[in-house]
Amino acid sequence: AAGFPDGFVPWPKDTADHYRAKGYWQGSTLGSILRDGARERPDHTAVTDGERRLGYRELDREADRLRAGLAARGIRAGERVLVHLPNIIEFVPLCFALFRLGAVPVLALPAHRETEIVSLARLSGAVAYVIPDEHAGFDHRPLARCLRERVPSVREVIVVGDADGFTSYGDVVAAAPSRPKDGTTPEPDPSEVAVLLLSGGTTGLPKLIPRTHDDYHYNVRASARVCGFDEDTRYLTALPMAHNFPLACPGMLGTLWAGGTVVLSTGANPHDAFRLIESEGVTATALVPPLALAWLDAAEQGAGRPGTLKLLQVGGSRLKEETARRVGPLLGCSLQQVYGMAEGLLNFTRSDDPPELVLTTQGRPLSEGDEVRIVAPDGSEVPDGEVGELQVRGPYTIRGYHRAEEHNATAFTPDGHYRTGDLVRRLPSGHLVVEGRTKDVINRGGDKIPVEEVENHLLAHPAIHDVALVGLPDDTLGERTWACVIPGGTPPTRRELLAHLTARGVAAYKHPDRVRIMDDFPRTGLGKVNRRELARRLREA
Ligand code: J2J
Repeated sequence: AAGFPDGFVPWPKDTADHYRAKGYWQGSTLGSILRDGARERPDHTAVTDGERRLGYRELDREADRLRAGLAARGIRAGERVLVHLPNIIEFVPLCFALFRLGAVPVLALPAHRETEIVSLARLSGAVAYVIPDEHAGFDHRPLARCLRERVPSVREVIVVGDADGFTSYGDVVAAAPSRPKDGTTPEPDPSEVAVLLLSGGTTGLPKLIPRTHDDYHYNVRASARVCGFDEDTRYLTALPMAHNFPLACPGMLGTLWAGGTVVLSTGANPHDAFRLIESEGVTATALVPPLALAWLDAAEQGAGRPGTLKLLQVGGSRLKEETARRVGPLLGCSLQQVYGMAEGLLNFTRSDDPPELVLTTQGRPLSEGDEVRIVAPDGSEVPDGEVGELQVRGPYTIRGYHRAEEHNATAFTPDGHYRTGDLVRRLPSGHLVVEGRTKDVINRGGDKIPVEEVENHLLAHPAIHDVALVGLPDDTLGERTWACVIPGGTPPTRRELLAHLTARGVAAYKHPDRVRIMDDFPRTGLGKVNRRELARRLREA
């Protein structure tokens, strides 16, 4: 449709009109989220890492200066900027600067390496790449050099820290006039794409998820309301903010919308997190199940209690009931299960739900506007209590991936429902229980591993004739990855395969946990690898 960048699939016009009439879409931009706080409580801390602190007014001004600095460096509305930052303060003003400029952040995970970064830059046509100098022992600047060589659209690299020949973040902020004249910078159109999120949910090559100002603002607002966020909320970002959950569900953006304080952490080990919770008076945070388990074990072993914590959100992969039951007694806070996806739909358990539902379900849809149906393989809806694939459309669920026409034809139904690939069951109360999935993705404790992509990297190893990656149940991670290898010559060791994947620049969370050498794979009638049978044999061996 006119006015949309190429590759964006808009909602049908009557649907969009309906979402506006219902008040889901209010014509607000994400860049405006800070403005109320800056006006009403200018000195209240908006974001801190425990050492540095930015008040609302400071953050608002830094975002404006950065916007002007980015514009001065030639970055324009509609262009994409690949953001590859851990949870450091600069992440926050940078997001707001891009939102206000109308340039679109593409959010890469800190764990991503050359393979993922190159493919995200290509797919988005990014013009700039923003990195820390070093983080967690990894120097990002050689990666930036490599990216510039491999993806010519990237014309600018901005470094937080020692720029080493690139542009420094500090210089971009400093170069801008400190008070841009009002009225000179138009706000972006709220119906346009504000951010591109990485999909964990799809098969094959990575996909980007276009979220508009209108839909994501609603996502943020409605999440913050359901979680009761307000000015007194102090939210700890324990997961990487590039992920939808800690970014916007309610996450960093929801906390700022509510006028609270975002406390940044670059890691989530219980020792450091408990200290930060204590010193900053953190009231809410979000974790994936393996981290929740690590916090519970630490609390049980006497590492103390995160005393001020009131709300622990857990999502990203299935939380075991047995783990859920330990949260209240050991951490002294309420549990909220969250079943979400960067494509849109969010399900939350509510604070007034019966405890059994909070412990045993993954919540119910956030919005009255969410149209959820659970279908059998033939497309017919199944009755409550029966397992089927969840399909959804609604005011904050996308209608198509970014520039993925072919994939969109199968990832969405003709009437615009997103096929989640999740197998779920609905209770009479409307709460959902996630029972499995149909898609070729392994969910390793919330990290989504695209099976085909990793197999292709492994196939490039000279000692591998054929390979199948399967997920096996694991007490801590939910699933762990096994690479089943038919060798071509001397069987490779796991160590050799990890070195191979590292050399190819594949993020570490995609590296197989175990390697099993085999003579052949069980196959289906059509000659495809029978993964279910393969997993069964591995479990029994
Ligand atoms: C089982 N599977 C779950 C859960 C997600 C909040 C929370 C999570 C995500 C997320 C998110 C699950 N139990 N509680 O974006 O805002 C699996 C499903 C889903 C896929 C989406 C948020 N919560 N999952 O995990 O885009 O398979 O988003 O389709 O990374 O994770 O992955 P992702």
